[in-house]
Amino acid sequence: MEYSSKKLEKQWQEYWAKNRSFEPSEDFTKKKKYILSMFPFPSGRLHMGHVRNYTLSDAFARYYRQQGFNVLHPIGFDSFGMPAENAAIKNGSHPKTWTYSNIDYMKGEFKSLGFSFSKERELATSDELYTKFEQGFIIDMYEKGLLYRKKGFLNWCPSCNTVLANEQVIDGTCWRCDTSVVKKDMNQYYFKITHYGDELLSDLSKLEGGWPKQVLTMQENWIGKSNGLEFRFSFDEVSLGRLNSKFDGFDVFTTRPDTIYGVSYAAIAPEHEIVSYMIQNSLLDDSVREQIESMKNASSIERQKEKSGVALNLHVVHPLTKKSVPVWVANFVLMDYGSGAVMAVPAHDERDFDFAQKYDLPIHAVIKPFNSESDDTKAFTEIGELFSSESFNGLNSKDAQAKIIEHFEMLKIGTKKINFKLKDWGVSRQRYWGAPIPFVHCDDCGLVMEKKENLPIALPEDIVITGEGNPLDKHPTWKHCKCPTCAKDALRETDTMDTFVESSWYFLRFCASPKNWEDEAFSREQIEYWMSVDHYIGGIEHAILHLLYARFFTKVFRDLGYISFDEPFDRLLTQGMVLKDGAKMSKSKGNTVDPDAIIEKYGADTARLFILFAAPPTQELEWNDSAVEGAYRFIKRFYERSSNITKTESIPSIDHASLSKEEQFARKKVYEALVRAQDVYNEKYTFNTMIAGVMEAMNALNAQSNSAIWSEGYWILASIMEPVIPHVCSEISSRYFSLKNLTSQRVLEEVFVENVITLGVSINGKARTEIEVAVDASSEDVIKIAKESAAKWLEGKTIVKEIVVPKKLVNLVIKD
Ligand code: ANZ
Ligand code: ZN
Repeated sequence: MEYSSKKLEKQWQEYWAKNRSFEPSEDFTKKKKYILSMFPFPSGRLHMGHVRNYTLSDAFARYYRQQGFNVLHPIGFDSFGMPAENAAIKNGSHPKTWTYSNIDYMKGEFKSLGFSFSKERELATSDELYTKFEQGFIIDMYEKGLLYRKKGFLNWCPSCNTVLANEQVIDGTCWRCDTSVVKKDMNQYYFKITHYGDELLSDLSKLEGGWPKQVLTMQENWIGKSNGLEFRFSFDEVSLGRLNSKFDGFDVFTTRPDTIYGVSYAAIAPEHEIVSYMIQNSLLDDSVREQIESMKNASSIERQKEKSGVALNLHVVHPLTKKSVPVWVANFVLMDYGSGAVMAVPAHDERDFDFAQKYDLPIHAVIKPFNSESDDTKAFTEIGELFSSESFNGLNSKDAQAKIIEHFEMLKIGTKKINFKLKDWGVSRQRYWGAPIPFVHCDDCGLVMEKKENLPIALPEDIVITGEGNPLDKHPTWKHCKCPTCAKDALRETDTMDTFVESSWYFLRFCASPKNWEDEAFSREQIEYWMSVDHYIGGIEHAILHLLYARFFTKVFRDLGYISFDEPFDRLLTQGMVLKDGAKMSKSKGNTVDPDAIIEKYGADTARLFILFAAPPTQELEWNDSAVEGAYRFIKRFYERSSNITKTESIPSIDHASLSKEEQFARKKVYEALVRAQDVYNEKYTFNTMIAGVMEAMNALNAQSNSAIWSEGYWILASIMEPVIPHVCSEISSRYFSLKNLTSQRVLEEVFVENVITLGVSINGKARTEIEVAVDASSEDVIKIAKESAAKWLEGKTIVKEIVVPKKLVNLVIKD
């Protein structure tokens, strides 16, 4: 019985394909598990991170199938996106050809890794059918007011004449031609995710326990809910005059109203309307204007790094003290948060402090630590006790915040305000390889939705991709269409969707039955049965955007009446990175290990075993060639030793008591491994300890010759290991057990029961010796054995009392 991974793995892969082994049943009375791994972008080949991800989900799927669940374990490809266009620019391949040939190759890799994915539900998000349903949802969302169009700032390369995604801007320059990128004000489509800000935040509590804490915290920070005060700074007379009374002042938002008496300047964003007005009306010197323009064009990262600003020669009035406060433009004030303007308190805010030092602005401390004096060499940003704050002196920050907000509300000069960091989701992209946004621009009717019966609005295939401009816009005919409302000549929208839109609902699409795959995106009955996803497995890099967007879509679909639950993913497992030589495996570092080469040399089972054994799933996994070799040797031995088994159709029954101590020990090890296996899939994810348990059991079995014990041992171990190394286990299982052991296994408690126990023997309360007795020995027998074993202390003495504490000790009380 020579182990040949190649032959054996291929055979089983063919068997599974032929038998449709991994297609879920459509009997919705069965208990179900929906196991989902984050689908890949079809970059060309799987990398080890993918292999880890899918090995994990596959183990879950196979385990639950064994437990009798109806399991949905689907896979697809997140196949729209920039890399397909980049490949087109680089080597002239058509994005579609490039994408689908990569998909074909990667499907082959899935198969050769033995992943138990449903074949019949495979999809690629660039499929026209997928686009059709997505465009339908976009129209629904527009009708609900959840999609709108407005001007927004985009990265623009003036030389390529194109909008750049954030990741195409490298150190402020275009990734293709190194030209400095500028910000351009253009019409964009937005999803109103902010409408769900509060719910996205409060529903995080429903995910506690099921999601990693870290991810919940990241989502919470991203949504960023803050409570504070909004009030208006009014201009003084001189400033009003300079502004031709066009503005009477501006609003600011603060989370620290307790610091109001420490305000020493006001700062507004370079994009603020007052600044734009002053530029347009030549109210600023050229040098000031230039400084403001360069602030606007800087990337947001640059803007956070080095603080800079310029005074506007305007003044506002402090709302309480009525003192004059200068107005500055500052690069750290962002237009899209709060009201795009702040009251600056250098004594109590780091950024304001640095800025004040740089521009020599006054610093007024008004909060001090509770039990010490204030230190004005740095910003004191904690809460403390108020001073120099008129009637609020002596209050602590928390009370003062409430009281000062109240005071503003009473004077009707400000209000309590809640702000979110979360912004509406800009979804339009000016590129080809994406789902077209199904709108039409008509001179008479304005922005018009496409009719649902005209969907999908598919991409044209005859396209020239150069990297300059939007290829759809430059296509000679595609955008010319008729208005769906008035039938006049109109122009099709040439923007396409952000690819995060496709991944926001693919898990719902997988619930659709292949039977009506073409007719609808999914049916209510299918969704209600399969959702929520029981285990979602993927990378931590998706902790924020993808998971937030998927949660958003779920709530939108609920409000559109398509589904009736609030959250899509019950449990989330974020896998750790795969490293080699201490660094993340990546092409640029040149430290990748090609999964295909590992399969070629050792087989898929070895790759899978190594991955699950080398580290707990949530931790980093360091690639280790000799551990891969070790995994291979284990599998080979596991397979070759199976020749000791006798074929059986059911688990042999064994009289445990009649076995030798070593045989009993071997059985105990087997069942211990089984107990560990049951821990793995609920929450502990301790594959490594489970596998170690199997290895220990194998060692214990090796010394035995009793074939019933071997058969029982393999019956159980092959079933435990099938989720991990499915090919070799299926082979053993079919050869000796007719595949009947691949079901849930019962733990036999009797093997853990010790039939001999050790008792302590003490004399007059002092421990003297130990005895071994049968568990069910009578007290008389126990005392008899104790007396024999303690004979030397009893010589010439009289026993006055005999005490037996069951299963613990015997105490003999003696006197001379
Ligand atoms: C005065 C102040 C004093 C502030 C102090 C902080 C500390 P959150 O909501 O927690 O992020 N801020 C408000 N709008 C801003 C904008 N558009 N761009 C940049 N900064 C802005 O923080 C809100 C605080 O961030 C606000 O409270 C404001 O500064 C600043 F000792 O107001 B604070
Ligand atoms: Zn029209």
